[in-house]
Amino acid sequence: MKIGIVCYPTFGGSGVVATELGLELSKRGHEIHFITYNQPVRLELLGNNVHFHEVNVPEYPLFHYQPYELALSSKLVDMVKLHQIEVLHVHYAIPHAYAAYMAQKMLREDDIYVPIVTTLHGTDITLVGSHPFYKPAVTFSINKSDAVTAVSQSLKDDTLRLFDIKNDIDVVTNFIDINKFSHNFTDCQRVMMANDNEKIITHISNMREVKRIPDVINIFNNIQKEIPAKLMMVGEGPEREPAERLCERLGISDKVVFFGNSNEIDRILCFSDLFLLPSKTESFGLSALEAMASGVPVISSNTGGIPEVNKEGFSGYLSNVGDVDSMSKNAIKILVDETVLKQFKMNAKEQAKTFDIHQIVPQYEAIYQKTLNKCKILN
Ligand code: GMT
Repeated sequence: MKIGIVCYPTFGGSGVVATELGLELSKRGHEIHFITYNQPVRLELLGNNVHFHEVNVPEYPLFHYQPYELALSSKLVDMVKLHQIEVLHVHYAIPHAYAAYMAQKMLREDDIYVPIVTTLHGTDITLVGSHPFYKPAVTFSINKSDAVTAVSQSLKDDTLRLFDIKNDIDVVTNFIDINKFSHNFTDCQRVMMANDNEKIITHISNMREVKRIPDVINIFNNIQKEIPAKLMMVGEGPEREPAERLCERLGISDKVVFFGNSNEIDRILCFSDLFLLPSKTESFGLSALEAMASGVPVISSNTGGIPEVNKEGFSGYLSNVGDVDSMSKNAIKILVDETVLKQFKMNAKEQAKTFDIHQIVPQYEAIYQKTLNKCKILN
């Protein structure tokens, strides 16, 4: 199949999922066309089956806001025609599903029907999409998609609760290529990061308010009072600077490393003992799954789709949002006993295997095929 993938090319989870999906589909013989404003960060290999088409939005002084959706719709029309793309898979409803619908309508004028598969990722529904400013357009574009998927049951439930949805929604969970996280590095650089007696705690996110970064720091502060430990903070975002200041106030700056964005999170997870994800809301929690795939247990909040990923008392522990005390106690419970820690690490890996890429990607292929069959009937 020739598949066009639209996503945000940044470090956010939806872009990572879209990129990993495209790469796996290309390995399975499909021709993949990424259409977005920058080359996606995890897309290192372009080749025969993987193409990137940049959407340009020329600056014009009259525009206060540059019309990205318009440029994207036009690019989609051009690329579908030029490369005979058969299916458009858009990740994150805003504004991608809307732009794809406009492209579909324009193409119809030339008797081309290209089905649209929309994957909902989380904040496009929970935080941003349900805002009254966007809601009518988001509802419309979900209802007009030929197929809609959500990355967790919880996100599907939220979508049905928050919007007037007439379309079916399939749950296709996020996935992991376990082999990529089975680090056989001879260069796992634990010695550079911590002493042998110190445990390594890690958090990865784009450090927005929803991630509750102060909770991460406060949980770590409680842990390090009981157990020698270091904290690895990976990612960039508006909460990073306040977090650095909080570390200073708590007098723990020498125990916390801020890495910024990294394309090599497997190299950081390889030496981690515990992962923290105390988010206010999380449709899935891809970073937690990546940690688990590296054999790192997870201390998280019990919100949104996280309980579908992190299993209480098995791959980690879950507490109510904001319950720093409970999260700290659970973290210490795992870290304090080497046998317990070893067991949780093994369990985390086992749990990650239930999201194996080779089980999940065929579900998307089946959805593409279904929309193509529907399309043949329509034509
Ligand atoms: O929250 C982020 O870090 C980014 C955001 C995105 O859309 O890029 O992530 C959302 O999609 C991810 C991939 O499906 C999910 O794993 C995240 O849980 C989800 N974030 C939220 O719901 C807050």
